[in-house]
Amino acid sequence: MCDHCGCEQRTKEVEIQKHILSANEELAAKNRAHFREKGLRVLNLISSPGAGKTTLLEATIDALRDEIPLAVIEGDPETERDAARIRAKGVPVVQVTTGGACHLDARMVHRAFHQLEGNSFRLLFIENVGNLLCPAAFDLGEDLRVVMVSVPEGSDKPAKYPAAFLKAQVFLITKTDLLPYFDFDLEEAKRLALALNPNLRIIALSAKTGEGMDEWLALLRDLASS
Ligand SMILES: Nc1nc2c(ncn2[C@@H]2O[C@H](COP(=O)(O)OP(=O)(O)OP(=O)(O)O)[C@@H](O)[C@H]2O)c(=O)[nH]1
Ligand SMILES: [Mg+2]
Repeated sequence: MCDHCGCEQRTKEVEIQKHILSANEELAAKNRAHFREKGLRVLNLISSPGAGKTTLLEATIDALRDEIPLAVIEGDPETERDAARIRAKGVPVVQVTTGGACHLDARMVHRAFHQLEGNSFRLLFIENVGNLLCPAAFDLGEDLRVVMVSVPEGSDKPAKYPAAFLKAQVFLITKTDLLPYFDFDLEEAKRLALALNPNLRIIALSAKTGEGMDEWLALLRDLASS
């Protein structure tokens, strides 16, 4: 092994990463079995910071609260702000603060899930830490992985952040009310995403105006009754 370029060090790092990921896979499988046993359907929301995850959850709660019992796990590096927004809607919520870590993992979700005990719900939303890189590598035990890109971010994002799209089932293009003000190309975003993952269900919506929300809500109703 070469002493000068650090390749031995890198080999060790890769081994550690593999170990972390395989430990996470085991815990995610346990979460999935646990969620099934409790009759839950679980979604993992992944996007860049500010793409509109919490705003979409607020609009979703407003629309579905009287129909489907909901709960939320919020992931952020710091603060209880997102949990406070969900709590204000009267829905059970647990905030996970990762202290700087750039993603949730299956162990954090397992702990947070136990803090929700005593509440009865059918759909559990997990809002991941805002970024399109690290969350892609960590299965949380969800049924549906939802990747989101907002109009101001640009339609090239699927090509630049492919990992986030490969294991997702749903691609939401958010903030469509801003389309007149940005050169976001809807067809390009869809084409790039489908080239990576032809099975993606794509919905373009605005949580502000309600455009496209019916399709998203129909998907959630189908999931809840599956
Ligand atoms: N115009 C417009 N603005 C939106 C929409 N959805 C969210 N926003 C705005 O985008 C900003 C970020 O929204 P959040 O819902 O907090 O985004 P987030 O993805 O939860 O952010 P992090 O949790 O920090 O990653 C806020 O100022 C929202 O009001 C939308 O559909 N249209
Ligand atoms: Mg948020």
